[in-house]
Amino acid sequence: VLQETTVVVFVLGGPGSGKGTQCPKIVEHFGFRHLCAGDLLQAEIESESENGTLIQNFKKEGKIVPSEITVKLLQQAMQQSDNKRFIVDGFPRNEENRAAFENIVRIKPEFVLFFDCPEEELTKRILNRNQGRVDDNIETIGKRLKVYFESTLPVINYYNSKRKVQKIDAQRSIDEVFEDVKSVFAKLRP
Ligand code: UP5
Repeated sequence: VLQETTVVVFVLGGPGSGKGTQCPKIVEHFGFRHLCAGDLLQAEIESESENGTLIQNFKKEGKIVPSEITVKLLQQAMQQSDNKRFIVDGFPRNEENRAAFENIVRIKPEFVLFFDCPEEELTKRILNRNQGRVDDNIETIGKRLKVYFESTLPVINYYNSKRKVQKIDAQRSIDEVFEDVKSVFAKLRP
C-alpha cells in the first residue's frame, strides 16, 4: 500500500519533446525516482511476458496500451521503490489512463510538468534520434503525433483547468530547458 506522503509528478509533452532527456536531470538534482511508462512497457516486450506481443503491436502503431497494463506496471514499480517521490514520464496519455491511475493507485499528481514544443521540431528530433526504435519512422511518428494531439492534450488541458500544469518552453537548448525545470522543482516542499 502506498503511503499518503507519496508525491507524484506527471511529465507530459509530445513525442520527442525531451521528457527522457530532462527526467534524469531531475533525479540527479532533486532525488526523485524516474518511472518512464514507455520504458516499463518496453521491458515487458523484452521479457517476453504474456502481454509483450500486444504491447509491441500497440507501440508499432503509436497507439496507447490499455490502461490496466500500464497502471499495473507503474503501481508495482512504485510499491517496490524505497523512494516516495516519483516523476512519472509519458503518462497519463489519455483520459482513460488518467482515471485508471486515480482509481487504482489513488494518488493525485502534485503537478504536471508539460514540455511544450512545436510539431516540426518534434518530428525533426525523432528522425534525428536514430536509435533503432520500432516507432521512430516517419509513418509511426505521424500516428504518434495524432494520438498526442487527440488524446494527450485533453489530459493536459484537464489538469490545466485544475491549475496543476507547469508549462515549459521545450524548444530551446537542453540546458535552457533544465533551468526552467529547476525553478519549478525548487518551489516544491521538501
Ligand atoms: N533532444 C531532447 N531535448 C532536446 C533539446 N532541448 N534540443 C534539441 N534536441 C533535444 O528526446 C528526443 C530526441 O531529441 C533525443 O534524440 C534527444 O537527444 C533530443 P527525448 O528526451 O527522448 O524525448 P521524449 O519526449 O522522451 O521522446 P519519446 O519519443 O521517448 O517520447 P514518447 O512519448 O513518444 O515515447 P514513450 O517511450 O513515452 O512512448 C512510446 C510508446 O509507448 C507510445 O507511442 C505508446 O505506444 C506506448 N505508451 C503507452 O501506450 N502508454 C504509456 O503510458 C506510455 C507509452
